[in-house]
Amino acid sequence: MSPDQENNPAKAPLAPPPGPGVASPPVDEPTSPVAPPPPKPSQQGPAAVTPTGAPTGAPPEAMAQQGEYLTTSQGARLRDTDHSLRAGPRGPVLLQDHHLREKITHFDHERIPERVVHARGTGAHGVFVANGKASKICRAAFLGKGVETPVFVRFSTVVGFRGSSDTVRDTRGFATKFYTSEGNYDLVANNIPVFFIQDGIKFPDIVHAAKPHPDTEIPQAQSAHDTFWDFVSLHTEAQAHVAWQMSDRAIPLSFRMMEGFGIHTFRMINDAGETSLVKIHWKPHQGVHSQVWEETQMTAGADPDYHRRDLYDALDAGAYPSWDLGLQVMPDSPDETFEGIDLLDPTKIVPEELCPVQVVGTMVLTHRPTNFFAETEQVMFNPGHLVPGIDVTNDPLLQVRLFSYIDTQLTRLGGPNFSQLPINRAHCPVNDMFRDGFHQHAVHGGVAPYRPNSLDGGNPAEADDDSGAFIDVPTRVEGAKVRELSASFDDHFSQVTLFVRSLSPVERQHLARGYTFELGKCYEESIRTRQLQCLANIDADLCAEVARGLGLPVPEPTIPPRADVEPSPALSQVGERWPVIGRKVAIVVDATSSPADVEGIRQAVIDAGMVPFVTAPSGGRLGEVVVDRTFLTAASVEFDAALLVTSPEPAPDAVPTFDAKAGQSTTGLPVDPRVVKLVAEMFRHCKAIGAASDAAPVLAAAGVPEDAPGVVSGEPAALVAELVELLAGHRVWERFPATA
Ligand code: HDE
Repeated sequence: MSPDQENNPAKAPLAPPPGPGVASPPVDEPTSPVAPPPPKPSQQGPAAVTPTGAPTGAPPEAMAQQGEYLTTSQGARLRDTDHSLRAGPRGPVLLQDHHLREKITHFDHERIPERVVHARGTGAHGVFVANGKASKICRAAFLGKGVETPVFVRFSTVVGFRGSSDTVRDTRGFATKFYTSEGNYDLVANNIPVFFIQDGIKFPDIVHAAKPHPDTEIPQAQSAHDTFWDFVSLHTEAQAHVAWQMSDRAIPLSFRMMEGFGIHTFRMINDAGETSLVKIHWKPHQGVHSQVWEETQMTAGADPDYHRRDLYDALDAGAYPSWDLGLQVMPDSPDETFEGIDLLDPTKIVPEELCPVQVVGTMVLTHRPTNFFAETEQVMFNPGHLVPGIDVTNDPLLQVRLFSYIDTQLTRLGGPNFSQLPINRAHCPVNDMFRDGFHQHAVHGGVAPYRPNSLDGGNPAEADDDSGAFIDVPTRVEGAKVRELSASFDDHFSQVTLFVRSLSPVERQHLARGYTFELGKCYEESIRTRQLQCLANIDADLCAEVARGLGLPVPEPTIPPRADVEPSPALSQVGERWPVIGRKVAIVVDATSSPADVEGIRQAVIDAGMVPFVTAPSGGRLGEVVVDRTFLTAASVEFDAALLVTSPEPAPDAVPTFDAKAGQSTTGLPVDPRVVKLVAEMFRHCKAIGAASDAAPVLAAAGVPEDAPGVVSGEPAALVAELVELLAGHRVWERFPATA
């Protein structure tokens, strides 16, 4: 009997079964079981209640796994889950093995359909704190001064399957569930402020066009293919979104560094019943940053989970990402326009210069989900999850979304009771009189789930203004029943011109390359030519550059050029200075490096709010410093900047045993080619490089001039300060144009 069994009689071996055959020796548990961790408070919904408000007695944590012993789903303790019940050790498996059948049946059904769009997502919990400035125009309780509201955010790509890569060129979803005291409010936003289509009836068309080809299921998570460009070049209202998608916005560096846009105009109502038309924004405190195109492709290979990992690394490092929630507030005029812009057209923005974004609160993400499936996969968002004070408008895209999001869950989450899943449960009392259906978790009391009733004491009561009822604004509706949009939706190009002209030269260069790359992947020349025709209507220079790259003639515009379009500087990502919190710095060391210097630099990087990654020829420790990456596992695309703490001569306190066999480099060469590659790539991608000691041989081997912009050298402490300066501008833009 093993010591474990002695201490735990429940694990004592059984007597051998009667009959022929030898019982297998009992297998010890690899680890001693302990009680499972309880769900976090943020995971627990309110206790289920009866229609009259009485608790059912089931605590929220009853949903989680409990107890020390392995059991069946019915709670019977099991003595062996490693062997099926067989007619002798060499015989067939018995149909009566109820544990085997239950285990395999559950496994067979573990996968649920992935989302038809936004399948690949990453979630995080956090909190939103309002500053109260919205209360003038919106009576929602969660926007009241100082009110703290728990949130769950799911970031996503749109087109790729659930297992696709994070860093593809695509729009990103940015959906936030606010668990407010007045019910859940979902802000189901994107990182691009305009959409492909103006009327939701066309959503299946754009999605079919963007998804892989039906015959080959190629390409995965890409818009660089014929069906996508066929649709968007024929369907010119898509051109606004396409321009954003070909820009750096569609290749974000991190979820933490994306803006979010509610796209549609919403109607907000204050305590006095006054209404405003509002566009909703998320503004990241980390800045708005993108990868360069070559980085996205390298990352997709080196780390397909790059964005997911980046978010979780930052949360684990305590570099909590945060965003301001901002509103553009416009008068609720009868024609629902502002400065000539139709506020119901989801392919149009309101430039921030015309209507500034006013900050009404801040969201901080603080921790990752405990369980991916239970939370990130089972969460469901719906633009119709509104709270009193926020109402919809007649935007024809939004109106269709109001139908689609509940409908899709019936298949994806297998029935109508998805609101009872822990991640979806409201954190305020719910008394909806909904009953039964697949996967009903609540044990409802009472006999009268209808209104009016006398048998359940007339409960539940209907609310009014004083008791916080939802407000449907009585907007006027009139007109003939038609299948058409108003004429103001017909301008498909002027705002695309505005976007292109608002970009800095380097961003325009990236934009032209984005178009040229994607159209270069189209087989049909007629599609490329048709898209060039659209570009001719947007911007002559952009069209000429893309045409040159494709080797096709430059078409004449079919509409008069718009000389009057004013750029909106707020649309450019370049030029601003940003805090460097959470930026990632590779500290490259080898056997020559001084452990004291390395520790000093590491600490200085942390003190500046950045995340250090000590990168060394092999794993283990350099003195007391733990190695985070080896030259084998590190990839340049992981880092925003590099600090080289290597030199031709060993430092006086260099650790002779650290990688001593190979000297400075595990390859046996004086300068490790993997470091050379890392430095060369970071230089090409216009990242800051600091040399804390005489790293001249590495820089020379990487082809990096020591006096190039963004390449700095000196004492460790001063170097970190210089890196902070360089990273505040994100990249060393002077080094562009580059091949990346
Ligand atoms: Fe969505 N969208 N959408 N969408 N959308 C979905 O809902 C749909 C649109 C957005 O992390 C689906 O539960 C239609 C605009 C995000 O779970 C689906 C139309 C915007 C997410 C759906 C739109 C979005 C979705 C897929 C046009 C930006 C991910 C699974 C009428 C404002 C939410 C699901 C998450 C998800 C339909 C247009 C953002 C099928 C019909 C515009 C962030 O219901």
